[in-house]
Amino acid sequence: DPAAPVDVAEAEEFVRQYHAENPRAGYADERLAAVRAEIDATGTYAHTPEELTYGAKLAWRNASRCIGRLYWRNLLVLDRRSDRTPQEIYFGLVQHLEVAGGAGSRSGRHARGGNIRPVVSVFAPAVPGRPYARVWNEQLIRYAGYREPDGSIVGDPGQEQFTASMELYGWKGEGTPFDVLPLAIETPEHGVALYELPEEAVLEVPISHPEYPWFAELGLRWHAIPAIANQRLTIGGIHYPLAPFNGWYMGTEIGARNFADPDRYNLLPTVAQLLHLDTSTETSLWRDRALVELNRAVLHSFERAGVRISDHHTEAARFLEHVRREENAGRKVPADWTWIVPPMSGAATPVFHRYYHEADQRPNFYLDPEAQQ
Ligand code: HEM
Ligand code: NRG
Repeated sequence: DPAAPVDVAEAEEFVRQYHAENPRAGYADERLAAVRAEIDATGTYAHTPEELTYGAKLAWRNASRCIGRLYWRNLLVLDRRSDRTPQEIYFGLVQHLEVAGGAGSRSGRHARGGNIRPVVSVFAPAVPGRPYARVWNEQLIRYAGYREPDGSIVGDPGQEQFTASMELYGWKGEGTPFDVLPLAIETPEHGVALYELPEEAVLEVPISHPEYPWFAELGLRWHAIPAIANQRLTIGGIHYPLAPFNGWYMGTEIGARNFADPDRYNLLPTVAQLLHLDTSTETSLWRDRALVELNRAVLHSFERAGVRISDHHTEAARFLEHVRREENAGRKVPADWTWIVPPMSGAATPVFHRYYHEADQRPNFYLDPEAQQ
C-alpha cells in the first residue's frame, strides 16, 4: 500500500545495501541515524539523488521477469521528484521519450532517434496518508483498440477498455489500427487530464519483410520504445507511484505476442494465408511458420530503420552472462522462468534449460492493481 507509513526496517536495509555496494559513499551509520531521525520527525524520508539512482538500478536488477538485466548499471535515472502539476508531469514524460532515443517522426525511416537507452523517470513519492499523482496508461505509448458495431475490433484489442474510458473523457481517435492513445495524467489537485503526445516524441517503425514484398502492404507498424508507466517503484520503504521506465524491445514481444496473440492483433491466420500455407490442419505447423516470418519482419524492420532491438537468442545469452557476473559478485539472480523464457523457440534458447532463484527482493517494481483503469 503506497499510502502506508514508511517501513523503517526496509529503509534501514536499503541504506545498508546502498553503502555496502558503494563503499565510496562512506559508512552507513551516519546516514542510518539521519534517516531514522527524519522518519521519527516526519513519518517519511527523502532519498539523496545518489540513493535514488542506485535504488532504481537495484529495482531493475531485482526485476525477476526481465531478461534484459545485463546492463542494469547503465540505467539513466531522471529525478523528477519536484514536478507537481499535470503540465510539468506531461513535459517530463515527453522528455523521457526524447532522452530514451525515441524522438523521430511517424515515418520512422529518417528518424533522428533509434539509439534507445534504458531510462527511468522518478516522479514524486507517495506521502503517507495523502493522494498521489499517477498515469493511467499501461505504457507511455500504446495503440487504441476500438470496438466496432459488428463486434470486431480495430487496433489493439488489449487497449479496448482503456480506449473506451478515454472516449468517455472526450478523446476521439482517428480510427486507424495504430492510433497513439493520449496520456491520462491524474493529480490530486486536477483530477485526470488527457494529453496528446507530440508526433516527434513517438518514433515508430513500419513493418516490412526481408523477402516478401507483400508484407509491407499489411500496413503494420510498431512504436520503438516500450515504456511501462503503471508500475510502482519501491525503494527502501518509499513508494514512487509514477516511475515510467524503458529499455529496448526484444523482437518476440512484438512479433510473438503483440502481433500474434489471439486477443491482440491476431495476425497468424492472415500471415499464413499470404504465405499460402495449409491452414486446414495443425500438422502443417502453419502457425509456427507464420510466427517465424512475422518475427523476421519485426527484426528486419527495426534494423532497417536504425532502431535498437534485440532477438531472443542474443538477449537470452546476455541474460546468462548477467547470471554469471552476479554469481561472481556473490549474488543470486532472482528470476521467473515463465517470463524469462521467450514466447517462441523456448528450448532453442539457453535460458530454457535451467531453473532460477525465485525471490521477491526489494527495491523492485510492482504493478498497482489500482493503477489500471
Ligand atoms: C519485463 C526485456 C530493460 C524492468 C521484460 C520482458 C522483456 C524485457 C522481454 C518481458 C515482457 C513481457 O513478456 O511482456 C528488456 C530489454 C531491456 C529491458 C531487452 C533492454 C534494456 C528494462 C529496464 C527496466 C526493466 C530498463 C527497469 C528499469 C522490467 C520489468 C519487467 C520487465 C519490471 C516486468 C514487466 C511486467 O511485469 O509486465 N523486460 N527489458 N526492463 N522488465 Fe525488462
Ligand atoms: N511486452 C511489452 C513490454 C514489456 C516490457 N519490455 C521491455 N521493457 N522490453 C510490449 O510492449 O510488448 N523494457 O523496459 O525495455
